[in-house]
Amino acid sequence: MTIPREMTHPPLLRRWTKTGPVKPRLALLVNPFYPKDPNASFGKHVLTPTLALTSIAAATPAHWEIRYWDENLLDGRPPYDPLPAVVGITVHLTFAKRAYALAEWYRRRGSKVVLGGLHVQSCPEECAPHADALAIGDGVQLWPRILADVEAGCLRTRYVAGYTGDFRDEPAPRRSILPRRSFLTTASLMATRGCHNRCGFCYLATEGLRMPYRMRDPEQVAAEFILDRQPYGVFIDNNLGSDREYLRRLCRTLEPLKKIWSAAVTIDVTDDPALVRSMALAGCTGVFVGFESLTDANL
Ligand code: B12
Ligand code: SF4
Repeated sequence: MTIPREMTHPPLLRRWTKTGPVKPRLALLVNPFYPKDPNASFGKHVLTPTLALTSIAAATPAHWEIRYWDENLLDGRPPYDPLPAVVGITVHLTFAKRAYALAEWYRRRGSKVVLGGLHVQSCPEECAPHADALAIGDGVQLWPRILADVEAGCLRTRYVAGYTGDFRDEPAPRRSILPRRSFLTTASLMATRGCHNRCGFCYLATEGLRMPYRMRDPEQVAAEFILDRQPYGVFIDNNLGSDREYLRRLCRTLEPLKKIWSAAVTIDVTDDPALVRSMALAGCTGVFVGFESLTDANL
């Protein structure tokens, strides 16, 4: 199979492109390009969007204008006219190099670049030279502080927040900024954070990462699902079945919506057949279950 180049290579960032002046109080949020591999997660990028940027968008003060660009939708490079005062980029290991290239391009032209996300949390020293500021940890708490400091002309190089606040108090992700037609569903949902297990290979077991188990009220989750007007939702929780009593309550709340959804759980939910039945009645059409290899040689 021949793979089109735009699936494997990021769009060009031309060095000599001229831009206008920086537009104050305009923030651009970018999900950088990563190569699409036909033997791995091919096509997954259009299944459902990450909640990183919609969560930050929801925490943006009303007097700031927000634009969103996901390079993986293959509509070209992120916009630069007008030139945003702030460019917020989410960084994972798999697209860190692209994030740094984008950061350099915007910084040269006068935008302030803020990097956040899992890779920034894991490797802040590597990320620091590429950013005006790093957001280490929960961006929902940090983003309004960062924008206020940009306005006041006193941006610091590093902002740190834990995941200790009440998940219920966080605003719902602002899904209205997403291009709806580009995804199978824009209803990425997150009901819980953290997990009660501590598998050694999982990022949630990383030393120093304190991610207490936290839940949104099932009614809040249902309200978000209804508001997004999609028939199918994807729970992006690391383990939706981590607290079985919570999952039971969530299922009771979702059942009357007559929607369908999928989620990641651990195989031990099947120890509780009544719970599996509640999930099916509530519209669960499939689950993702990860299996660790049983032999060291395979690992
Ligand atoms: C949706 C999703 C996807 C989507 C979209 C990913 C994308 N980059 O667009 C798809 C399906 C394409 C995907 C694919 C893959 N994924 Co994925 N994915 C997720 C998932 C389920 C949800 C992400 C999310 O929305 N999280 C919720 C948001 C709110 O959390 P967050 O991203 O951490 O953001 C917060 C902070 O980090 C910070 N922040 C983040 N960005 C920014 C930016 C700024 C400016 C600021 C201020 C703050 C900030 O603020 C946010 C709010 O607190 C996570 C698991 C999870 N529950 O997080 C896995 C996860 C990220 N994926 C993972 C993996 C391994 C993959 C794949 C490699 C799988 C594979 N083998 O194919 C591919 C790789 C794709 C790629 N090359 O990047 C791992 C990463 C592990 C690691 N330590 O790196 C995770 C953590 C799952 C896991 N438990 O292992 N994935
Ligand atoms: S059950 Fe899943 S989410 Fe929980 S620690 Fe293990 S791998 Fe991570």
